[in-house]
Amino acid sequence: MTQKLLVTGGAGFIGANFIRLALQEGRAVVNLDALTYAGNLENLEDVAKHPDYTFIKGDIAEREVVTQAMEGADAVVNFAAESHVDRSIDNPDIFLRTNVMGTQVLLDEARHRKLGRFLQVSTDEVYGSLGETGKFREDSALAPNSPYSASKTGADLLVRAYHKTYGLATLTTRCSNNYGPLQFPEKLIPLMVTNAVEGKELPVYGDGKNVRDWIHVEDHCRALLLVLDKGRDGEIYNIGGAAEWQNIDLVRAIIRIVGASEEQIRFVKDRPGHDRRYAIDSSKIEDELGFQRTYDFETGLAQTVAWYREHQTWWEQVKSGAYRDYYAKMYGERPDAGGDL
Ligand code: NAD
Ligand code: TDX
Repeated sequence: MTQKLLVTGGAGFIGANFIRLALQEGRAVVNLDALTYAGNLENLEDVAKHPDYTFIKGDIAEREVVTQAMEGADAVVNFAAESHVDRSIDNPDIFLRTNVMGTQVLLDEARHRKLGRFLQVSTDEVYGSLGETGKFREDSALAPNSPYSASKTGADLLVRAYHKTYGLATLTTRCSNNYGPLQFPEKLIPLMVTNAVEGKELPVYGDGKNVRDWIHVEDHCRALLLVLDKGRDGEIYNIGGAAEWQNIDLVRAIIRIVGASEEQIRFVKDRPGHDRRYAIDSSKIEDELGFQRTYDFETGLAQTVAWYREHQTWWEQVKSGAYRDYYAKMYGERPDAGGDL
């Protein structure tokens, strides 16, 4: 029988890539998304009429719509979140509401239904920051440093508690920095690519020597499906890209691919509480579940730059906020209704 997934936050970057892959694999998907500034239904235009796909506009922190959306689901994959660290520094409240309270509502509904699988899509940021050496393992201490990562950690701990206390069949994945098509241009790679193309300044925080580990979004999504199918109840799985880059080297690589100028680089004030280095030990998911990445970073980065070049209208609209008009046109008449586009 077709597996029916409730995917939350599916109109965002990773969720939209995941839904496309899940449908390709023959799974049915209900996408529950509040369509915040980061949610864009154009990301799913090509699957909007797929017979196994349904969209419901709604907030994961609101019980009624969650109850409706979870009807008949075999599993939940929870992507819905406020996801940008800088925004969390500016305004933590909404991060607590969506990332913590929203996850609790989903968990509670899943527990009442005795749902088969609940996959929480988490982040390496829950482990805090590394020095020059070492890697995060699943048993590394939790030490979040931003309101965003603290809220994701809070959600992870609730997931743990619902497994231990109520026996809910939970899974938690903690992934490193994603890149690829459809990423909102507030994040480092799409911001630098689009600014480089537009001839704008490239704002690098601090000394530019902070290190991130990059994974292609498709590899992350494949890992999530693997965990959903084969992961052990109550377990945590780290997912890394094995591609550690200092921000400044990455910005220079983007400049080279785009053909922009290093004079566009501007070192700006550092992010408060800026984590110095992330690195992931992925041996558990590789050894236990047989996970293998398909992208090497240089190839993936070049393809991603090409994607942004080919989709300039998409990101220009996103950057200008004009895509909101699209939503108003599509959903203005029936803001809370689901169904086909
Ligand atoms: P995104 O910001 O692109 O998308 C988030 C989506 O969630 C949007 O479609 C938004 O409309 C929706 N949303 C927000 N609040 C909601 C609410 N209250 N109810 C329903 N929907 C809501 O984020 P992303 O980069 O795709 O990240 C998805 C998930 O993966 C997040 O949980 C994030 O913490 C996690 N993650 C992201 C990365 C990364 O590098 N981007 C790495 C590891 C983990
Ligand atoms: O303008 C910038 N200049 C800059 O130097 C921006 C936006 C970022 N940076 C730096 C900060 C980080 O060291 O680049 C690095 C990456 O920044 P982000 O793209 O904001 O990602 P990060 O803070 O690492 O968090 C991301 O990865 C983990 C996602 O946004 C999270 O959702 C995910 O959990």
